Amino acid sequence: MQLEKYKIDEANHQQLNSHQRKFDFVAADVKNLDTILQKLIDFNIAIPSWALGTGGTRFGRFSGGGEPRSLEEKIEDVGLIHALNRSSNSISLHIPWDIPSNALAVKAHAAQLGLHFDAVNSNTFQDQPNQELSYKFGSLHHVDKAVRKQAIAHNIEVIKYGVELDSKALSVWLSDGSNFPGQLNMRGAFERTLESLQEIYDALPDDWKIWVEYKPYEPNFYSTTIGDWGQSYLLSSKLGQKAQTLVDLGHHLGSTNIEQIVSLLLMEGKLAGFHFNDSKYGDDDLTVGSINPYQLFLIFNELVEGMDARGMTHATSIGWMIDASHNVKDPIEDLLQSVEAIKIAYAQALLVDTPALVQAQQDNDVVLAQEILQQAYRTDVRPLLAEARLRAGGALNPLTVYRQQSIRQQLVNERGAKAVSTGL
Ligand code: PSV
Ligand code: MN
Ligand code: MN
Repeated sequence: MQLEKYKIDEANHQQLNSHQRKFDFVAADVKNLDTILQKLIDFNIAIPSWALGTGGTRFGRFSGGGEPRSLEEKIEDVGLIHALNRSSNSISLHIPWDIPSNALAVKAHAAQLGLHFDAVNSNTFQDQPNQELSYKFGSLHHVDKAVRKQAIAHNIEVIKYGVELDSKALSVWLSDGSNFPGQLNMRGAFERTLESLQEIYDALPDDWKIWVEYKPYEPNFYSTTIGDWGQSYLLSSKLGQKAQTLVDLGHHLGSTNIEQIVSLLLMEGKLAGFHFNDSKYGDDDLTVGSINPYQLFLIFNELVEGMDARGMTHATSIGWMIDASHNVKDPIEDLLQSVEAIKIAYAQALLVDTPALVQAQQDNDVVLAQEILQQAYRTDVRPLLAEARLRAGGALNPLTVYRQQSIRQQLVNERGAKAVSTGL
């Protein structure tokens, strides 16, 4: 299904007076209002094709129905999200969960909805039917060269799919690791991973990047071969300019200072971008901003400061992507909430009085520095986001329109109450 623009306009019309009041109140205190609104309009976050179905755990999965049954329907869902928020203009594919068998048709369908393709993700963490060799003991780090070759070939195949779709990056997350001490020679595993990645790197087109994602544990519970940003940074440094480190917010041990990692990777030109989500305990993949929105703001504060210092364009210099899912929410609603949370953090970071903060830091005025950050963080920027959406042709309140228009019910009618999406 597609959401007609006039329905969004009608809903906006009804909410316009109330929006205007709230917007005027916040806008009165914002310097560079138009610049900030334009930055919000330009800022888009990629939607992962694997998050459009209800998530699950190994204990169960409870689908809400009307899930996309094919890549075409996933693209349709991202189109709906983008029509509502005008901030989700791309889709990131995981292969082989989604195989674009007819790339031209897939691209044309996406383009019709104003979408393009972001990074393509490879998958050597599961065995596929008809696969010759198993990844039970790893892929790119495997002790058996034949398994490594198979995994390398898969990654090169994913690049080929990506080229057909005009993607510009290959995102690699490996589950390779060990479950018990003694199982693996850790140095050997690292060296084999580097050697395998080098072969994949050599197959990258000139204008492509390879994004190396890290994660401390799960599915392996003793060691992970690319377990933290140091290991990923070491790999991406050895590989070369086209390799960078991808930060998935859920891939850190509790209370890690993620904003500091982000700041240093950015300084070194090695920040690939993000998999946004939130977490309480581990790689929970919860809705962005649902647990620790202050941390998200602090990350964006480093991003805005660091990117401005390096003359980077916020919207396009690095990869912005969601990697979240939820077991008890409508996936489209969940994604709308995640995009909103990311843009809220971004808008708040844009409000930080940077010259005043620099001065407070110079004066070692710790109290004032905290006040300056929290002044921005505690500003209700939602009317700014709504105004940016309105100017971009989206909905003042995407979630309300989604519900008023009974979109999920329409999808259930179209696709069935038992339609289940592919993915994890
Ligand atoms: C692994 O936990 C991960 O974050 C990687 O990005 C995978 O591609 C994705 O999740 C799979 O859901
Ligand atoms: Mn991830
Ligand atoms: Mn993850």
